[in-house]
Amino acid sequence: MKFTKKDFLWGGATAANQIEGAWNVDGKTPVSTDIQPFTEMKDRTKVSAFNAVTREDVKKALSDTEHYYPKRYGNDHYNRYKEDIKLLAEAGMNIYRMSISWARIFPNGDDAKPNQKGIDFYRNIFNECHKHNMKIMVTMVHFDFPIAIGDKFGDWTNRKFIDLYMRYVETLFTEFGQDVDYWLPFNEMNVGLLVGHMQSGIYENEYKNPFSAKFQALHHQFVSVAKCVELSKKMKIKGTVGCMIAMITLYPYDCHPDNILAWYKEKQMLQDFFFDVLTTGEYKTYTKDMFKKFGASAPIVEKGDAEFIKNNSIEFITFSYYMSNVVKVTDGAADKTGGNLFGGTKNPFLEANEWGWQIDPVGLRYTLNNMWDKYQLPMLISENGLGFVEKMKDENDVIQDDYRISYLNDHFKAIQGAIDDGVDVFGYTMWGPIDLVSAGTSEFSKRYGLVYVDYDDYGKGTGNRYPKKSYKWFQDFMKTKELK
Ligand code: BGP
Repeated sequence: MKFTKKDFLWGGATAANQIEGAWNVDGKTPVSTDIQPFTEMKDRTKVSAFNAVTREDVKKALSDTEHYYPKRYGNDHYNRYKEDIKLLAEAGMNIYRMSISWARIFPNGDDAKPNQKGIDFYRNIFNECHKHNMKIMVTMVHFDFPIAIGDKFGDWTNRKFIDLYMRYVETLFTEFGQDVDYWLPFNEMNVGLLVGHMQSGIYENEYKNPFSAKFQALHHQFVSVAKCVELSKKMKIKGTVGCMIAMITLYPYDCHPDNILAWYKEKQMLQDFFFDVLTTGEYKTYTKDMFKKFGASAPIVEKGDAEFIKNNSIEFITFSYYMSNVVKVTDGAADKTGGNLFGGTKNPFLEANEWGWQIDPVGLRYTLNNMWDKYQLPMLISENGLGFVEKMKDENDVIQDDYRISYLNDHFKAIQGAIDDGVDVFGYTMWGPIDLVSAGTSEFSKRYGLVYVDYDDYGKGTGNRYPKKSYKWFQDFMKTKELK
């Protein structure tokens, strides 16, 4: 079959904290992900770098000389960005999603002036993209909360963060407003429910109920998203502002009413809540139950917030989609499986990778339909891909990643299916087109790339880039748009 949609955007997605390296170079200060060490793992479904951290943990990690912290070094993109962008362009990609590190622009949060070296670095990247005729999507915060900002101003439960963040946003809009086509204020906002520190700077042990803190932080981020929309219009920048969640596509385990009810409630919490607030400004009735579930208090919403969010609603929707999960609350044995946020019950109809992420292309078509019916906003799938352990034998070896080719093929078919259903999907950026450090486990061995990078979990290797079989497959697909 052929992928028929014209002007569709095809690209790759990365995040500063997983690729750049240069964690303390040219003025950049440490961020929350720089303190996540690599841990040897036997069962990959059970490891998570997303643990709650304390102030003490941060201090220790910053002076630790024993462990290796992969996100400090990424895949050396800071020094290799020209080669990387050329590889993406030569694969046929016409959009690049990347993130800017707040700590590279305002290393101390309240610096009198932005850090010129940081601005220059991103300007160079944008120039490369323009040279190759690639559009640009920028995530302004992708899991990398600046430690120095936290030390001075606390965390996102403090409403003052909206102003701090907007100063950063205004700087980016001023510097890059004519370069960037799409802006995402935050990566996967719903991850904020799972981990407090990584994106919101929350030390969970310092709160009586960490969930109350996380909901409060999220509320301030919702207001910030609306402020980004407002500012983008005021400043007449070229790009539009959307937002993103990690799509946890859920199914009830069976037609037992208890499973249906539990599935529905979990879906409200993990998916609906975020785009419902961002598009209407409202905390719908179900949120009461959601706060209750965590014993959390509802966030303090200032007068006018709801109206403001509604009037400055996001212009497009993006989400990451890797897998689907199953909800089961009834008694009886069922295997568990892993997942990027919360794991779930195993779906007997699906296969999974080594991390227990269940492969489900049809779920993508279902999800696109569901999101379109609910919000009627144009959509881009901002992450998708298959993590796999791969090892090149020698310099001339080409990784034969047929499993990745078939994963991509099937997901592209699902997108075409949704388009045929009438859904407005305008683009797709695959996760980690050049191997990078895993967000969830901090390992390098979980490779998503069309291009292999010669680093191991401890950063040993040349860092050289080698196209895999899937690189050629993608190149051909971009020319023919043929799918199997
Ligand atoms: C998303 C994140 C990315 C990313 C991806 C894959 O949740 O936005 O940063 O890495 O998932 O996850 P992982 O790296 O854990 O395989």
